[in-house]
Amino acid sequence: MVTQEQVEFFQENGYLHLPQVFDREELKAMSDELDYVMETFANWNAAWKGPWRKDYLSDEESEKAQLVAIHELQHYAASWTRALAKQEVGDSLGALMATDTVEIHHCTLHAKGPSAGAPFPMHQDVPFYPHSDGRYIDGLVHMDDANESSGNIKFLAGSHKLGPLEHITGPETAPHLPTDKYRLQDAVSVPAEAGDMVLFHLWTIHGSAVNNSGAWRRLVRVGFRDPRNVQVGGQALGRPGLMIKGVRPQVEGQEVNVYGNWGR
Ligand SMILES: O=C(O)CCC(=O)C(=O)O
Repeated sequence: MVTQEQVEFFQENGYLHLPQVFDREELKAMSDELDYVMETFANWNAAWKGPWRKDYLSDEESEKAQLVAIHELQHYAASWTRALAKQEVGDSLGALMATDTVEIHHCTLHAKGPSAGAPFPMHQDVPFYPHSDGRYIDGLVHMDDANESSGNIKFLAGSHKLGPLEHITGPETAPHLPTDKYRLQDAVSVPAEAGDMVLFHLWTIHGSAVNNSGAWRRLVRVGFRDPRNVQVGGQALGRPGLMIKGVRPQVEGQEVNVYGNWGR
């Protein structure tokens, strides 16, 4: 469980580092099964593209930039189902969102390849899955140690207080913020070890640099929400998720039908 001090840190800064959420045994099963899922099912060409790349990558790096991605690991591997349902995780997220009920919205692998792992421009996650309010936290489950050379996550501390911002969007680019105004160099670096989780608010501005190390930097982002926070667009819209704390409250306009969708 998180402490009151950690809750206050999160409220002030919009992110929180939770060391060693998963023990060695859990991590080994998650890591081995993740490797299998990556080899067998994942998209190996998932690096984000767009004009922002010229500020983050040389031409040569841009050519090689690699990201392996896949959604919903719990549909592929039992170790991940157990990891997502871990009670301490549900309780910690409940405390941070001040709620008695927590739902998993999505789960997405970001694996940066060795020596050419693709960077992420500064952005909020809200354009990818907009919700009606702020009761939403993303958690990065670290499968490898992540540091400056392997492209660890970085945050603009306190930026969640700005609320949802307009992003640069378009068919040729991933949503991102203007690179001159929101700079990776100004962000707080949060290195983490395998087994750690790094949490951040849906509105916290974040990004990460190239993986220049010779090793993989694998992490899995898990979206947690208070189910009362109604989604209004984007990834996994209309799909109820796994409840990991409490019971689903009835939300007006969101009656779950027998097919498991929101009234569709
Ligand atoms: O994997 C990373 O380094 C960045 C993750 C990220 O930007 C995100 O999950 O929205």
